[in-house]
Amino acid sequence: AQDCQVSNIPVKENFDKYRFQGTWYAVAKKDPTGLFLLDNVVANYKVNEEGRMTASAFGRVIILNNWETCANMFASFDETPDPAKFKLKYWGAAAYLQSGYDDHWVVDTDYDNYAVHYSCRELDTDGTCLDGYSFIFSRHPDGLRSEDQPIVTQKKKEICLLGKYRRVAHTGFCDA
Ligand code: AZE
Repeated sequence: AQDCQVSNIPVKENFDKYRFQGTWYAVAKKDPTGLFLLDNVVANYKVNEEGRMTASAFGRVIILNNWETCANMFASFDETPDPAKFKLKYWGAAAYLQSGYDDHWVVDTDYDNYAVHYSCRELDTDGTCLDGYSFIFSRHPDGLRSEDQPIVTQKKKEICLLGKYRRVAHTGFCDA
C-alpha cells in the first residue's frame, strides 16, 4: 500500500455516510496548487431525504487582488462502487469563489473523533499523485485527541503525505 500509487491507497472499509454527518473541524491540510482554503475550515456533512451526501464548508480565502473573505461553499457527492470514494461537486455561494469536481475519499475515520480525507486532482504518468489535497478533520474544535494522533500519522504515511501538512488555525474569522 506504500508504493504511493493512487489506485492502491486504502480507504475506510464499509464507509457509513450517515455516521459521518455533522460538523468536522479541519486541523491540518495539505494544499493543492492554486487557490485554496487558507484556514478556519469547518465542514458540515449531511445525508438528504434521497440518501445523497451533501456538505457545506467555510474557510478563509484570499482572492483577486489580496481580498480576504470567508468562502461559503456547497457540495453534493456522487457515489462510486467504493462507499468511501465519492466525487465532490462543489461551488461557492458567490460566483467569484471556486467550483469544481474533485475526488473525495475518506481514508479513515472513527466517526466520533477524527477523519482523514484525500483528493488527488491529477495523476502522474507513474500512477502517483501529481496534484492533490488532503484534510485531517476532528470533531473537536481544539484538535485531535492524543490517542488518535498515531493513527492519523500512520494514515498520512499510507497516502504518502507524511510531512506535507500544515496546521489549520481557527481564529473565529468565519464564525457568524
Ligand atoms: C471540503 C469539505 C466538503 C465540502 C467542500 C470542500 C472543499 C472545498 C473547496 C473550496 C475551495 C474554495 C476556494 C475559493 C476561492 C472538501 C473542504 C466544498 C476545495 C479555493
